[in-house]
Amino acid sequence: MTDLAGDIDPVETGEWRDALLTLLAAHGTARARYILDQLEATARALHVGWSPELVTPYINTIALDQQAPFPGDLAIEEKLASLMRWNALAMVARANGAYGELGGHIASYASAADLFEVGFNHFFRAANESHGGDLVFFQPHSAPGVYARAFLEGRLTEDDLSHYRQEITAPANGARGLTSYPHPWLMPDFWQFPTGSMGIGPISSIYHARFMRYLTHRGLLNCQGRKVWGVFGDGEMDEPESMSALTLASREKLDNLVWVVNCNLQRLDGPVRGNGRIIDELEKLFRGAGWNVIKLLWGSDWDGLFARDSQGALAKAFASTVDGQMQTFAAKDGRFNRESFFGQNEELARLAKGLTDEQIDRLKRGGHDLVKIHAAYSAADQHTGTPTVILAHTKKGYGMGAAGQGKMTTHSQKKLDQGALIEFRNRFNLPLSDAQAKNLEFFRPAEDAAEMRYLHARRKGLGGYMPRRQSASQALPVPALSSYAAFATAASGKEMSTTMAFVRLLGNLLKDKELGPRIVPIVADEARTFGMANLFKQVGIYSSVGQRYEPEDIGSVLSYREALDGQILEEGISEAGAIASWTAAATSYSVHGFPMLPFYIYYSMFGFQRVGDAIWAAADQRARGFLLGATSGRTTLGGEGLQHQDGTSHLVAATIPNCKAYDPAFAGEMSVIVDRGMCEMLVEQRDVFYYITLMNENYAQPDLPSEAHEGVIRGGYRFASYGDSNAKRCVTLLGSGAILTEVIKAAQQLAAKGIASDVLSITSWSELARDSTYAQQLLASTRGSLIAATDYVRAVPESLRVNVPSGRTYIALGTDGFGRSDTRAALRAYFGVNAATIASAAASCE
Ligand SMILES: Cc1ncc(C[n+]2csc(CCOP(=O)(O)OP(=O)(O)O)c2C)c(N)n1
Repeated sequence: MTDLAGDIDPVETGEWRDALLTLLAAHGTARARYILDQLEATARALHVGWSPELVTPYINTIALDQQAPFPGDLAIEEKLASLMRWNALAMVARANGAYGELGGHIASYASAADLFEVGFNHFFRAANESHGGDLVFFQPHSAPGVYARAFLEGRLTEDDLSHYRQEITAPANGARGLTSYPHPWLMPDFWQFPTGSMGIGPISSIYHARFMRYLTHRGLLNCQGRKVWGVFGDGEMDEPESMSALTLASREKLDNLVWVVNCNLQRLDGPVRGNGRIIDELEKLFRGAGWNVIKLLWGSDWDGLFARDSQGALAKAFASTVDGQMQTFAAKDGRFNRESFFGQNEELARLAKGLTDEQIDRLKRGGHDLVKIHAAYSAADQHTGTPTVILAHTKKGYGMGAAGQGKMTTHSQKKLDQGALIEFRNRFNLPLSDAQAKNLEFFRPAEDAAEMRYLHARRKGLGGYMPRRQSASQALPVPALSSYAAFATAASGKEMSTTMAFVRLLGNLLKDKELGPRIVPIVADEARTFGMANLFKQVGIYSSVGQRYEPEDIGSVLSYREALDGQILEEGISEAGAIASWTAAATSYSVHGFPMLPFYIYYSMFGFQRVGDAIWAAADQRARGFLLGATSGRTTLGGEGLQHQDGTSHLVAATIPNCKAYDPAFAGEMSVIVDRGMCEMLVEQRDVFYYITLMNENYAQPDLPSEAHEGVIRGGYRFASYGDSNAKRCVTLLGSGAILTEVIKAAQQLAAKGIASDVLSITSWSELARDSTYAQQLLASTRGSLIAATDYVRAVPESLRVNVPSGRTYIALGTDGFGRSDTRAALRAYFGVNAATIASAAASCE
């Protein structure tokens, strides 16, 4: 009613307000907060139906008198920021002047430059002997700014800058090509975190921060005092992945995590929330999720205006200005803003009276004011108990004047005309002649210039230059295969599924004194599905608070045990989270110089299909670890039906150059693959990761002779021959995974009909496709027509066709189409990958 009617008793309202002011003056903020809490509790108890708004006024969270003093040389830092801006702009504009197709961005870094610079000059700590270093996630399309800084630092040359986005032609010209976005795969000594696919950087930063806690809590590596910083876009917050782990970050009290969301209010096509306010929306969201929110909205020039604004006219005006309008203000000059913004009412007009149009034009948003940015970072740095997000208000294309500032099209602006270049030069007082500006010449001050000495000194104080990625790491010994997998390599026909075998193998590896502690088992609420419950007790589930309850099953040997030093990462139903967690562990060798070995086991359908882009990013980040696609195959997982039955993961896995994908049929094969993977990753230090599919079908597991090991690794080997070797007709049957059992049955059926066969166990279609020499050698020794069958779509075995000896028939059977729920037998008959179909395909061949 009050809302509708307004203030029905202003005198009474004033009394309440005065009471609060008196309380504040007499007892301070802590006491005021206490009283407000009490009032709220009382109101709640009486069902008044009120709770405080999650949104605060559109002003800086940090009041002027709470601001940390700026410890740097402002003039020099501004000069440096201007140089970074110029060189970044020149890099993109030059590349596009020469080859219009190369693309690149100017406007995003123009808005983020000051946010980056304050980090570089005061906060981002590099790794060295005495400090593990901070992790910094850079907004991807602001990469030119990071290169511009590395150029001033002497880490990149002018030639390198001239080869931005020309990675292939650069070496021929004696330069290093600079990648479009942060790509560790292509610049392995530079970029640490691939952020180019938006949304993956934010979630990844959360799980990296949590993984640092895990390392600390398990007593493996002390990561205290290290932070994870991430600069992301406000448009990027639209990505579901960006937001999906916010509550994990606060639940885990990740005060080692600071996000800076660059709220330039624009994305690629236009405003992020033209008809609303993205900063309000994000404030609500983050506050609701339990984060510390710092709004960094207005620069120091506004302090005086706010101080004179006793009526709160500014806050009121902002409250009724939507972002689309704010963008228009950004795009227009001081005169327009005097009329349109300050001209809205008398109070505002009075505030602007003492300002010239030029001064109004130069009023900075908070994210462009080094002093305010520093104050926000400093508060975030010191904050404890929750993660912090800084919502930094900036202008897209800041300083690009009429050519781009706040323009709808600014995101895609790659060139500036000569007039705009001169304007930019003047705007940022760049020491460039007209000709130098028009020619887009890069500028680096002399090494002994004050700003250069300052730049180097600041980085020295923070431990060195960054970003910098380390490739080398200590090697870890891998135990002998026989010590943990004899049960699988010499299974003597014992029945088990490959999933069961894997879990047993993992349990054994976890017991290894040296390697065991480095293993990180990861699950997404499916451990029981895979028969891993025994590990709960054996190694415990990681919990940053230990176990605060008595588990219902405490008496059981499989009891649900959570512990501070628990080893399993139980990520709940979040494949996006689990894969981010896996990536953090799989890159620990580089990020922390401390190798860990993650095994993430999941429903195979919810891997490459669900979080394929995150796996691609992990590959770019040179992840080393194992992905286990369990309950795999379209017909082996019977009753679960269409959405669970995976027939494609091997197709996608094959497209990732550093992913080695295997579909072993037998426990012995699986163990040899795990062994080889561990040796490659931990001993030989190769940047590969393994994808292994596992099945839940029980069948007899044969011994694996040692002479077959090499074939298992290379993608296939001759498993056995059936029938009379002198038979007139012979064929070759190939199969992988559980379908190999159907192939073997088919061979037996054919033998009964007088057709002999060689059976090849194909452990990896994709490894064979990559190594045609071996594939041809393997097939050359076989006879007759070849029939291949898998539990995956036909395109998987089709990849072998190019290596089939000429003149031989090759038939590929697979499981194309949508899955169904039914029994294995019914499904295999339906898709045509059962023994009968294989045998009849073979029999029908000439
Ligand atoms: C997953 C994904 N989708 C789309 C893009 C293409 N893209 C690159 S930048 C961009 C706009 C980014 O806007 P914002 O996050 O607000 O950052 P700004 O450039 O405004 O600072 C888009 C859509 C991408 N890189 N990744």
